[in-house]
Amino acid sequence: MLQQINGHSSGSDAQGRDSLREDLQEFLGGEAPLHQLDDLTRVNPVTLETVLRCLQARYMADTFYTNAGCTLVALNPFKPVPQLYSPELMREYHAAPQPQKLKPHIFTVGEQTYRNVKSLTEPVNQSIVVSGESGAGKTWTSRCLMKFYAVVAASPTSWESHKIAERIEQRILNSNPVMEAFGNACTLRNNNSSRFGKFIQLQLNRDQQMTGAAVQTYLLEKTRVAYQASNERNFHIFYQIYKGASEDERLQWHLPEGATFSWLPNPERTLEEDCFEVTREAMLHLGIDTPTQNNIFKVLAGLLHLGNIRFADSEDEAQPCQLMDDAKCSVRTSALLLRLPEDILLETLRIRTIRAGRQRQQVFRKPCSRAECDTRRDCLAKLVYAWLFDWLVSVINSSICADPTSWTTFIGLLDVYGFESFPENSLEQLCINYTNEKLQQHFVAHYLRAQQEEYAVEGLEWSFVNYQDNQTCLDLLEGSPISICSLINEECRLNRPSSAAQLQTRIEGALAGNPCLGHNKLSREPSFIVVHYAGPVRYHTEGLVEKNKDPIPPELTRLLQQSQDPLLTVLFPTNPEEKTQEEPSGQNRAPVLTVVSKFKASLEQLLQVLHSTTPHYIRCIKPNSQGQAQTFFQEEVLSQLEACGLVETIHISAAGFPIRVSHQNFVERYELLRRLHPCTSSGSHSPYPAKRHSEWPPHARGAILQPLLQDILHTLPALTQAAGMLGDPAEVTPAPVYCGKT
Ligand code: AOV
Ligand code: MG
Repeated sequence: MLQQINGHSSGSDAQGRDSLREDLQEFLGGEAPLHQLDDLTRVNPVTLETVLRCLQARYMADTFYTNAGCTLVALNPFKPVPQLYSPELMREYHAAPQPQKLKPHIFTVGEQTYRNVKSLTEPVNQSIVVSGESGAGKTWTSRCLMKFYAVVAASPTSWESHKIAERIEQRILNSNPVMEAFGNACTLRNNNSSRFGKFIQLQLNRDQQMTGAAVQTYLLEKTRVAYQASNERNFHIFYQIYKGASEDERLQWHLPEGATFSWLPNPERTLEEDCFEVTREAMLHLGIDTPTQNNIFKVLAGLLHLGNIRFADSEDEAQPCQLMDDAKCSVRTSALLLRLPEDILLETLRIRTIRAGRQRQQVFRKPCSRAECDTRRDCLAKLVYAWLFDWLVSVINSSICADPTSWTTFIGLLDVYGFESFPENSLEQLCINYTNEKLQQHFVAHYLRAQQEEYAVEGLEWSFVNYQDNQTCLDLLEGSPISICSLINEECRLNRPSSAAQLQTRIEGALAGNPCLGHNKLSREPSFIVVHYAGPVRYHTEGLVEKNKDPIPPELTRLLQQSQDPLLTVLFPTNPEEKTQEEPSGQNRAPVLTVVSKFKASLEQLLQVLHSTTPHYIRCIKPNSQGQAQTFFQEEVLSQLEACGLVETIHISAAGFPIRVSHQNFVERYELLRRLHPCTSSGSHSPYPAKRHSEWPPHARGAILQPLLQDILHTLPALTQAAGMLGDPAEVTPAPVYCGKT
């Protein structure tokens, strides 16, 4: 029976927790206290309920990390635990001969990954995939891992002199506050929610020192600049300038104290993330000097004023909409801050230019409706913000990226937006949840499926563990020939007027056979439901196609090209052929590059990179959705455990081989031992085939290598001593080792 346990820190509660621990221990038959079970493979029996209880006991005992075979489960403490992330502890994990013998920690994963890079048997790039739902702790975890590498992979000079070498590590760390200020926002699920995906490649030289890094970002949720759902906020940076500007800056940026901005909801809420000084300092370290910073903030203030421009309905369709009384000042201030001609700004927002004719030489001017004016205003803001964000990422990259000749391997850290479901979900959530489905599939394919299939191919004794495959959901989202993505793209391609209800009907009609398309009965608004691996989500179809098209009226780009502002001049140069997207006219039916198609392509690229690395997984779990410390809601955690297939992972890890070395690497490294071994060195008496290992048929490799390996491990200490030819014997763990053909 599941129940909610809400512990607090008073004395009586502490006693309560102790008795809870005893109860739980009894539940598992009086074995080691539950909170001391560092690896969930040791829970007996392994069921959702026992795993849940073990995690709960550990959480209540302030133990936030637990191994689950090949993955690490990270429970969000929702309170500061500084001792858990101290540089001393980082060094302890780094120096440990066998870090996996220490308490489970993200540093164990960090160190293992770091050692794998240099390991003779696996000298390949590594990646750490941090997953979990929104607010589970992914960004926090990847930030801590970056700090870990900044300590353990620092070049020796940085320890001594703290000069040149330190700068690169510090610069890499400084990219976090800047990217979070511009790319994170407070949502209903998380006060510091990442509104973009991030893959950071930490570049290491032959001596395993971090020489640089490169950041790749994925689909910023730019709609947030001009629209914030109820009780949510805009990107942190807007609040930072609004609250943190000095008197002088307030004057320069036209941000008087107490001014209200419609794109700045809930400014009264104080968030830790509103720390302007930290952002400025970090920008400075990254080489963005104070005048450039001021320029950026001035443009952002211009966007806030742009958001206050309001139009009134026009009574005569042939006439442009009038400005609301209080909006005139906003137009003036916005134009001033963005250094745009005020009249052209206003005209661009209110009048659409249509080019027609063969050479597109005929130009028609059509006044926009009030709704169209609003859309153009929002589009202008999104355009500026998205380009500014991309520009910042490129500046960061040029500041932290190492010369390609100075690094040989990398460790990639993936921190994307977590699975989310809001009262209203649109294209942004569809892309976010699609990303999470792809990552879950990567895990399923790499670990749950591939490993078991490989055991079967190699003839190893193995009873297949069933797992939840999310392929059906991915078929629904991206499958061929028809999927939700293809249907939304098709609407954009046809460029036909189509209502939200029609889109719903098309999706439900074409994909009715897919069990992951949920039954859509209750909603009055046009929508469809996708049953994701992490739960069902209802997506509203209103505005979906338009968002997917993401049209940028060419007049807006032309307007920005007229700006006298130095930053906007860089973002929108006068001859930006590749940047302008001409408005599709009747004759222009070229394939539209939609948001979904671009996003899908970038996701494929990301997965290719991940596939080329050895992945490590950290599963972040959110113990409660209120963000409270010492509070563990079983139902909420249970659904997260189910969604990520943790129990199946534990089963496979417990029964499988924790160490997996490719056949080729194994043979190359241990061939000598095979020859030294009495059984294998005596030719015809050997129980093992005389041929080279690489010539053995695949089905024989596992079956034959396994006993050979057991023999080798048995005699390894003596052989090592005698031959004196291997390095540290501790490198070889006498645990089940699988040396297959991967
Ligand atoms: P997310 O990255 O997984 O959500 P965050 O990493 O932003 O989640 O974590 C959410 C909040 O939980 C943080 O702002 C911290 O307050 C707290 N937190 C997380 N991990 C720890 C920790 N180890 N110690 C202390 N507090 C922690 V999202 O980006 O919304 O998917 O999109
Ligand atoms: Mg995040």
